[in-house]
Amino acid sequence: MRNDTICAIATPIGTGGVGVIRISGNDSLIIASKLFRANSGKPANDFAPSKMYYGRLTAEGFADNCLCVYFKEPNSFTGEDVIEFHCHGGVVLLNSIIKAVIDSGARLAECGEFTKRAFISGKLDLAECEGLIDLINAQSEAALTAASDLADGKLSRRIQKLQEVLKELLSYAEVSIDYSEEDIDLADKKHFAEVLIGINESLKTLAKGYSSGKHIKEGVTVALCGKPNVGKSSLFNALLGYDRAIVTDIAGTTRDALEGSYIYKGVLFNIFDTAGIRNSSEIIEGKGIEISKKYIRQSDGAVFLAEDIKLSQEDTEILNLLKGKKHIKVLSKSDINNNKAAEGFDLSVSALSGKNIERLKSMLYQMLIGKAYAGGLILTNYRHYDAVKRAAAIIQNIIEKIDIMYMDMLAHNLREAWETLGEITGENSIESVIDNIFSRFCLGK
Ligand SMILES: Nc1nc2c(ncn2[C@@H]2O[C@H](COP(=O)(O)OP(=O)(O)O)[C@@H](O)[C@H]2O)c(=O)[nH]1
Ligand SMILES: [Mg+2]
Repeated sequence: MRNDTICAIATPIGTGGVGVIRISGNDSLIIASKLFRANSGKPANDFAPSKMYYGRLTAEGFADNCLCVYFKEPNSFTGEDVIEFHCHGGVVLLNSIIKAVIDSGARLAECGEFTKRAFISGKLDLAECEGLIDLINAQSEAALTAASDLADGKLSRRIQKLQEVLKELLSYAEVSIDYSEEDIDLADKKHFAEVLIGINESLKTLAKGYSSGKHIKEGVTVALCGKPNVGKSSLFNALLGYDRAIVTDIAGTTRDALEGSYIYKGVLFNIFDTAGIRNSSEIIEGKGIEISKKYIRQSDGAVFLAEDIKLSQEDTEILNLLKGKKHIKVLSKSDINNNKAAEGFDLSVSALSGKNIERLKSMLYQMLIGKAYAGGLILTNYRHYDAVKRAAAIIQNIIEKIDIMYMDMLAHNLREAWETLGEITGENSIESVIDNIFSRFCLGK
C-alpha cells in the first residue's frame, strides 16, 4: 500500500485567509490535473516543479481561485510527488475540496503519515521526525529551541559520531576473530577500553541532561504547600503576575488545587496552589487536603511556605511529605515578618511587596532546570534517553570485563551497543515503535 496517494488538510480546522491541502504519492499530479487549471491555461501535468501557479480549482457545485504547487520526487517533504493547494480557509470549503481529491483517487492520510513517508524515503531520520513533533507542540521558547535542534539533526549527528567509533572497534574485533590464531593482545584491549570509556563519558553526559531536558520540553510542575493562611494563594498570584486565586484571611479558603503558569527563561512553569494542609474534620476541606497531597506527590518540585521561623507540628508534618522531593523552604510575609535572618529557610518573600519573588523564580529554575541547559545539546525525549542508558550499560559491561572477554563476545557486545544507539535515528527500529511515534502527529503533517 506504500505507493497509494494520501491527502489531508494541512492547516488547522477553522476559518482563515488561507487553507492548505496536501497530496502525496504517485497520483498527485493526475489528481491535480483533474481538479485544477492554471489561469495561463497550463494543465497541472505540465507544471514546472516547485513553482506556484495561480488558477481555479473546480469541484462539484463550487470552485475556488487558489494556488497550486508541484514538488517533484525526490525533492519534496515526503520524497514522493507532492501537490499543495493553497485555497481559501473555510471549513466547509476545505472539506469539500478534500472530498473531491478523494473522489479523484487519493485516500485520507493517517496522523503523521506524511512525515512517516519522509522517514521511509530517508528524508528525515527518526529523531529528526520527533524533533518536528516537538517543534509543532512546543509550549515555550526553550522547548522550541530544543525541538529545533532535534529536528535539525544535532542529536542524530552526535549519536552517529559515537556509532562510527564503535563501528571501527567492531571491525577491528571482527578482523581479529577471522585472522588471528592467538587472541588479541592486551595492549589492544587497553586501547579498546580507553576508547569505550570516552564514549561512555559522552553518553553519561547526555543521559544526565535528560531530567532538565524533559522539563524544558514538557514544562515543570511546582506545588505550593503549607498550612492554611501562610500566604500560598498570595504567592501563587505574585508568581503568575495576576490575581488568579482568591485570597482571604479566612483559613481554608482554597479548597481545590488551582493551576496557573508563567514562563521563566523560556521554560514553562506550571504552579499548583493547593489547599492548606491541617487536621480538619470539615468534609470539603478534608477532600481538598487529600488533593493537595496528591499534587505534592506528583509535582516535579515544591515550595514549602511558613509564616513563622518556629515550625509547628503541622509545619513539620508537611515538610515530612516533601522528603525525597526537590523543594525550597520559604518564609512568607517578610514585610511584617522582618526577622533578622530567616534561619533554617532558603529564602524569605513577600507576596505583598513583591520582595524576592524574582529570586524565588530563579531558585526554582536552578533547582529544576539547573546548569544542564546552557543552550547545548540536551535529551528531551524518553525514547532517546532510554536508548542512551541501555547503550551505556552495555559499554560499561564491556569495559569492566574486557580483560576476560573473548573476541567474539566483545564483537557481539559492540554490535549490540551500536544497534541500541541506532534506535535513536531509527536505523533499526521496529515497526510498532515507528507507528507509535507517528501517531502522535496531527493530521496533515
Ligand atoms: N502582609 C502580608 N500579608 C500577606 C502576605 N501574603 C499573604 N498575606 C495575607 O495572609 C492572609 C492569607 O493569605 P492567602 O494567600 O489566602 O493564604 P493561603 O491560605 O496560604 O492561600 C491574607 O489575609 C493575605 O492578605 C504578604 O506577603 N504580606
Ligand atoms: Mg489559599
